[in-house]
Amino acid sequence: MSEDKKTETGFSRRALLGGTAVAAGVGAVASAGMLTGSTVPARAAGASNEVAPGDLDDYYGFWSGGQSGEVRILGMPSMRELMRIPVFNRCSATGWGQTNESRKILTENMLPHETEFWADKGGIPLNGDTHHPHMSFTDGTYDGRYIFVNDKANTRVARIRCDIMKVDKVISVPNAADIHGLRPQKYPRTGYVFANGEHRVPLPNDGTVLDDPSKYVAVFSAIDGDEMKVAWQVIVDGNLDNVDADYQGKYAIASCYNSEEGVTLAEMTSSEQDWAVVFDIAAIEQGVKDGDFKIYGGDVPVLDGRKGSKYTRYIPISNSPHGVNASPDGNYMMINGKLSPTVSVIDLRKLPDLFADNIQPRDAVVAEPQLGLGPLHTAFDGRGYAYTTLFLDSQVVKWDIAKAIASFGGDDVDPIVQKIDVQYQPGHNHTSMGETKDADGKWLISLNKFSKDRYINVGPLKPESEQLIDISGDEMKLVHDGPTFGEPHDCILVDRALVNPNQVYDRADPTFAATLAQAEKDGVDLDYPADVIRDGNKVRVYMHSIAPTFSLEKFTVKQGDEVTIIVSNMDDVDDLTHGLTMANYGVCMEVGPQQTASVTFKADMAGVHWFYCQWFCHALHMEMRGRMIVEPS
Ligand code: CUK
Ligand code: CUA
Repeated sequence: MSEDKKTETGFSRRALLGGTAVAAGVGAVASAGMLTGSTVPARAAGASNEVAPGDLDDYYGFWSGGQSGEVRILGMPSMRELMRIPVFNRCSATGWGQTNESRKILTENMLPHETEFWADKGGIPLNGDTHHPHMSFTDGTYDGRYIFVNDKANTRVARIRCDIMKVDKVISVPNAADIHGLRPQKYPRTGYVFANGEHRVPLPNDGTVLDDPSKYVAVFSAIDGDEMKVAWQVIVDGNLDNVDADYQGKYAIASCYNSEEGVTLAEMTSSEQDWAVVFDIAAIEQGVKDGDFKIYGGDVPVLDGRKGSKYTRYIPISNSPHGVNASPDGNYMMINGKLSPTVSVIDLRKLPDLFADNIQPRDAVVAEPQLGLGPLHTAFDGRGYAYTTLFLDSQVVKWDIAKAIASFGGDDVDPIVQKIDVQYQPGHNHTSMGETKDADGKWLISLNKFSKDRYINVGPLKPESEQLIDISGDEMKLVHDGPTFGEPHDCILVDRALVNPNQVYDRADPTFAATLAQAEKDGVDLDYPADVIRDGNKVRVYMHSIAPTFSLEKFTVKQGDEVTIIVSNMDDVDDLTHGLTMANYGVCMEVGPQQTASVTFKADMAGVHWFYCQWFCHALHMEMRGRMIVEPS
């Protein structure tokens, strides 16, 4: 990279765009010691990440599943994959996307035009592109209620209930296109979930405006995280990439990499300056109260936050910034340069003056350390250090925030503390509790886009490569490589004390309340049914399961009937999940302890069809089955 020409804003854009070769760096430390001791309390500095058999992890890692559309739970620091939570995808194991309960969640907040579009295509898009899983906050730290995650592919946001680790709400975001950046409000609580519509589109996008990009807009959304409903939206100049909220509940800041408002790569990268846009939450809420909006997408108030608006300020930032990260002391927002080798540090305490026009936008920037090539995201340890991924350099750089500010002020100090090679080309990184005021400075995970030679070859498609770095001491130490599938982009590491899922379902769980309401109408026993209810050509088959039996050994329907099988698992024991597979009908679902689940299909094939429990539950699990007898019509 020595031939890179410097410009006033750093390295030349062309050199950076061309420099995508994977740097073959050498891992710093393969393994720091071979401690196999107990995991509680958390490991000492320099310890390995090994969690001995039978021991438990210290942190819940919530991982985006990328293009798989899932969210995954990893135990940290072991990096053992503990669970997959289907979100925007069809899950063969659990029946997510097929059961009536999941389909209700996936469809109930679709937009009218989507419902119409999907009507003859299975009803729901069953792919997703998850990037940013984030937990709900109360008073600046995780509160263990929910995980929110975006779907860039189909412009959706989902909410996962942390008591059952299942999705309970999915909403389509109207007006915006392709939700990318997503962050919950940190203070006083979540509150809002801020969601960036990345791509610029006409508003409304109904065919009136077509190939006239000058008329497109990007839409910033504030979703009410309790109601899972869009509270308001703001249209902005440029596009919207990543976003973060402050620790005061006053501002959200988003990055823009396409201030040119171009539609081709050359157009999108032509300018040396882009910006971060600051949203003044109180001003926007006042604007909504004052009626300073237009309604689009049904009932969403949309405010105009383009340049000159009292709702926003645009802070110039060099060269296509990407990640946006608030420091845990609540004072700074880091805007990661991407095509500029810098991170721009915005002092959040200057924003009131910025909105009062007492200072110029660039006066809010109090440091701009030159860190290396391709800074994408920054994490924190709560001790005043920041850790920034360098995509092009394939490194993580640890730097001193106070020194960066001093050096910007003219002091001759070097903010860079250490650089460590990662394998290879990192995007996001994340520290334990690092996006909360309780950042504990123990672990850093680097989410690398390329794994190349780090694992045995699995064919042309390689896993992503997450690397665990011990940051508890003065020096960063690489301790573990962990492959992941799909491109996760982002994750969070949550102290396990903050997450307390249930062992079994509550019989009053809202996710299957509608199913039980129908059962009540049908007059069957809500807990211990064994009934077949015929309603025209609709047949509802109510069973319960207690290992190793279903309450019906057989049931009979007519060819062409619409059959709904409703299974209530009355085992009240942790880890005693049953399931129901209807062989050769493509039907399979999970039924957790004390859960009710149902599935509907057309009994087109006459004959005898076995249904069976597909979750190993008992020594007589193989015998846990029965027959559906379909009489020819
Ligand atoms: S993004 Cu992928 S590396 Cu979607 Cu948060 Cu930065
Ligand atoms: Cu019930 Cu296997």
